[in-house]
Amino acid sequence: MKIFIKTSWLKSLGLSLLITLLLFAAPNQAQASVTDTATTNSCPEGMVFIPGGTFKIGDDAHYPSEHGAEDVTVNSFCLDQYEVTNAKFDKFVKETGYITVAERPLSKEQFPNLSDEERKPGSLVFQMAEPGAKKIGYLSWWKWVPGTDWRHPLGPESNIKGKENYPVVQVAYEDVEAYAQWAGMALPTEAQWEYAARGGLDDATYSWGDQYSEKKANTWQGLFPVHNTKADGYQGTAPVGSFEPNGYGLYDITGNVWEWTADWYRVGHDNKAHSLEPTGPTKQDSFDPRDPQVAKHVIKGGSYLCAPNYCSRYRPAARESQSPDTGTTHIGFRLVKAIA
Ligand SMILES: [Ca+2]
Ligand SMILES: [Ca+2]
Repeated sequence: MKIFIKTSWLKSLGLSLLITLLLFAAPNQAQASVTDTATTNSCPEGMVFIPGGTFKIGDDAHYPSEHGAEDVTVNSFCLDQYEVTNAKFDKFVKETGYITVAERPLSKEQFPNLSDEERKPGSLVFQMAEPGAKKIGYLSWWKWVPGTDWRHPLGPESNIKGKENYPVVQVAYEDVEAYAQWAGMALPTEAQWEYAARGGLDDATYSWGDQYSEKKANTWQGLFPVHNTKADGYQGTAPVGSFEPNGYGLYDITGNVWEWTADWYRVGHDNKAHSLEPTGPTKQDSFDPRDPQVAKHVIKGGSYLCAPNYCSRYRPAARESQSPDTGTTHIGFRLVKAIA
């Protein structure tokens, strides 16, 4: 998969493969009753206790990818209070010697037709459109930049010095799985993530209520991808915890960086096999019409690149698809831990 995607990019540099949307979903006969006796004391430091319950996943009033809203039930669990930071990821790398996907070159055997330059390690970096640009191609704001990785998230000249408390980015799904295994935790399912993001306001449009506010999360104000007014104070990522938490005490569950989930992606919610602790479609059933050859994971929450005129996905129900081998400047993660 990594190979397919990277090859595609390199062939058509700048194309459109990775960021996508759409979906389906499926009806479930929610019926479970949750019997939880756990308390906040059940969670490790830095994690928040999320009391289980039944809620409506998805939103039939917004993008097709969210349609097929359905009652589902999740049991109680613990969830990271913040997005995983550069400092935490650095600790993982120092202890394990882990090398992320973006730091690995493509092999000459697998890619005999690529030049040495094209096989260099790298990743995707967001680049704002030139002022006055008359024509801006879809997804043309993503550039493949050799030398980009989690320590150099905006290209080889960038670094994370002084940004220990910022969310780690440029991490592929394989990378966050390795981190989760090291941490003894797991990636949240989409249902767990969305339920937690709602913060108890299960029917609200946003994690804080029904009115959009540029002060509630790190998103993009202005005309994407041309002009960012930074009305919320940040053009790029913000230190975790810079905005108010939601009702469960979760910071940046909306905006800042998108967050990987364990679920495979399809358009809509019509493909869930069960209503209690739904886990989404199988990898084989994953399908993104915009990039049908690649099985993708669901990412949630939107990012500092989500603007009202484009990708208004700073909502709990909103979702996007992402190729597992693809880290970018605006995708990070947080983890769950089961209640003992
Ligand atoms: Ca912002
Ligand atoms: Ca986030």
